[in-house]
Amino acid sequence: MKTYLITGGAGFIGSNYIHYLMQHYKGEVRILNLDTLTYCARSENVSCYEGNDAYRFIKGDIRNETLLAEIFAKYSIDYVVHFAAHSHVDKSIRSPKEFAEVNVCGTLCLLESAKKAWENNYNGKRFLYISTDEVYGELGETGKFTENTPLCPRNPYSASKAGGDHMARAYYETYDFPVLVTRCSNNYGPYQYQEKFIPNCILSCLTGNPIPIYGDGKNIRNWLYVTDHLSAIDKVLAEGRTGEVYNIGGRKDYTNLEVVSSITGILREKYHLTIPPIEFIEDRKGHDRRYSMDSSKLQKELGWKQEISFEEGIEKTVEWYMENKEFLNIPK
Ligand code: NAD
Ligand code: TDX
Repeated sequence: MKTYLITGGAGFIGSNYIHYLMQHYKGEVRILNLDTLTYCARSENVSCYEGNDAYRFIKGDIRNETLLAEIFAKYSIDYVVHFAAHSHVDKSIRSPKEFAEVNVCGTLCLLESAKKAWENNYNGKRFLYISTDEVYGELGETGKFTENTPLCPRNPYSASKAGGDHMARAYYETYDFPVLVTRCSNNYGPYQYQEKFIPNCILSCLTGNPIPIYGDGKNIRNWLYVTDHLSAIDKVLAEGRTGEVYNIGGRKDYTNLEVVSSITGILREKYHLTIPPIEFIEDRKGHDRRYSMDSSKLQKELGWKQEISFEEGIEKTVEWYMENKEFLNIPK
């Protein structure tokens, strides 16, 4: 039986991770979900586990050191999987300070609390920091990010995630604290809040509003269906080498216009929706042009592979939102 402290487990990736663990390790895991429930979180995402002895929701902030000390004292925690963060680039451009406070200082509080609680007896303990490909900055027309690419974040969100990433690795180097870091590309799938590109595009199509595209729509992202991210996390937590960083990404990259075209194609053909026009709007400040991931370390060392192609994943995602329109605040 392993006890997981999952931070941010009411958000998009965190709630999918809790479902993943409950499905794959039923009876073998105990989950503590620490989440402060910001605007993009939904406790309903995981409320089906309320009353289950293997699950406990704790409403609280990762910066609350007293609460963290209580949690570590009360439960014998084996793994910390740290998702909690402010996660939206556009919001970080408007309010950078809260991103630094949560993503850097919050990560530091969590690292320090875990270090104190585990009292230098790190046997069997692991702390996984969920980082992002955005910490590398942007690519030119060729090449991919590897784990050795220098960090060069270009907006307050990615700078704050890079701060947390540096802090986590510093704890490994300085204190031998058992840290692992994963840097994943853009995720998509169920439970993603509507401020992000893919749900926002589906929402526009459902409400008939123009689909907003920043700049020329030719920015390139690497998209990974969320369960492929989770299976990678699972492998890294179980078998990854502490102190190491693992990139996680899909096989192919897509322009934003290609993503819109896939979504609208499904909505038109399968759901007979009339698709609103694309509206090219003012570009995001400091908009990274291209991301692309080299995940060969994870594949070779830990045998991970992407199971869900973009074509399959985007269809599943559109289907999920069509069946769960209330998640977008649209009545069924
Ligand atoms: P999200 O915004 O959907 O979820 C974040 C969760 O963290 C929310 O439930 C929120 O309430 C919680 N939270 C925020 N501040 C908190 C605090 N101070 N204390 C406790 N909880 C707090 O984000 P997401 O897309 O699920 O991303 C999760 C993690 O994965 C983030 O660290 C993000 O940087 C990283 N990541 C995301 C992607 C992606 O494409 N979404 C890709 C790579 C990495
Ligand atoms: O309305 C939009 N129109 C648009 O053209 C929105 C919301 C986005 N975009 C563009 C900006 C990006 O090029 O689409 C692309 C994807 O945008 P986001 O969904 O905001 O994601 P991104 O900025 O790439 O960051 C995401 O991936 C890495 C997550 O939000 C981060 O949390 C993660 O670390």
